[in-house]
Amino acid sequence: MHVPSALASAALLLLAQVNTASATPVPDTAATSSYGSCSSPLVRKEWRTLSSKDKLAFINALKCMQSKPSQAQSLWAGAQNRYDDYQGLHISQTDFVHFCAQFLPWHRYLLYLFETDLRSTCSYTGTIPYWDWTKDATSEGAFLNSPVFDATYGFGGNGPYIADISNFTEVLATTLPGRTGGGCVSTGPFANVPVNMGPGNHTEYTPHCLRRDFVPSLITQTVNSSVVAATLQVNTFFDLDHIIQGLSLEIPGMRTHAGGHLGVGGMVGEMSNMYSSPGDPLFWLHHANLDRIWNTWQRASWPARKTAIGGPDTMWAYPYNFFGDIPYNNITLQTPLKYTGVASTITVSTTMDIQGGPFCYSYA
Ligand SMILES: [Cu+2]
Repeated sequence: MHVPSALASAALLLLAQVNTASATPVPDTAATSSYGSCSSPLVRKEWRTLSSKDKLAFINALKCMQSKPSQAQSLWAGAQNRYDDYQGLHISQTDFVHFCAQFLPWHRYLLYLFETDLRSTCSYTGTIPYWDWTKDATSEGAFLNSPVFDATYGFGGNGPYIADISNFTEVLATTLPGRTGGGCVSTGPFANVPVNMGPGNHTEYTPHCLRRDFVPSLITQTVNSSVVAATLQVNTFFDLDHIIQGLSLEIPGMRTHAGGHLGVGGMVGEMSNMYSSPGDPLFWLHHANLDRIWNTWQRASWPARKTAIGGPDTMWAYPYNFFGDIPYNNITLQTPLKYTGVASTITVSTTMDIQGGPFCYSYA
């Protein structure tokens, strides 16, 4: 019987949050020097620490990907360019890698593939930056002024407010009070760049504007430093995966993953769509920060957590049984992760060390 244990585990997480809100996370950089097994790791940096030149280099690399031919249009008819291939890949794999335990491993390798492609296809010499939202979650005003939304050295801001969203075809199932946008992003380097697939679970050619629908109150609640500190305090991968992906689909159960997506995407923005969210370039910065949190958690008890894995292999299975109990198996290091259309299948074991196997990067 799963319900009582789910409640117990949620209660434990809440307790952990109360007791450890002031705990200082283990600094990732302190551990870096002691675990390097690859030489000269690429360093992923927080967006606001990049120079203006480096910010523009990343933005231009994204635009370069949008100018290169798709290599997977036979799979995803809507893919018009190389950037779209990654949106198509995400859409096609969504049901196998969200609200199940493949979530962190699958996205770690996705970011690696995308970063590698930025470098090889577009001569980009940097890395995927991360967005440490805790720095912007201190107040609603801080969020609105985040450097990631800068019109020149960022990704543009909110869409104009649309009060009535009843005629939208893709609307978040959860009502988010305090949503403030919904219109097309009109500032920044992606203001007039169409999103070619979605919104939602299809890969036909459906060009549409990039929408955002900021929910500042959700950001301050779900991606603040106390939530991150509580996340880092859990003892098992099962609990880490659970707390990052969220304890329920309602606001009180939302944590970092949902908070970053829905705080930006609201009820009708691309970032809120679990299928087509890579249509918003902020997807990459958000997921890099989640990957960083997983790595920080791993390094706090390394090497034991190099092999720490577990949780359901099936979407919406326990502890994500928001729609009832469904059958599942626990994932293992041998569980396959598929990137059909972009790269070969790997196993979870390949993703466990950001300085081992194919990976050689760190977080500053
Ligand atoms: Cu995803």
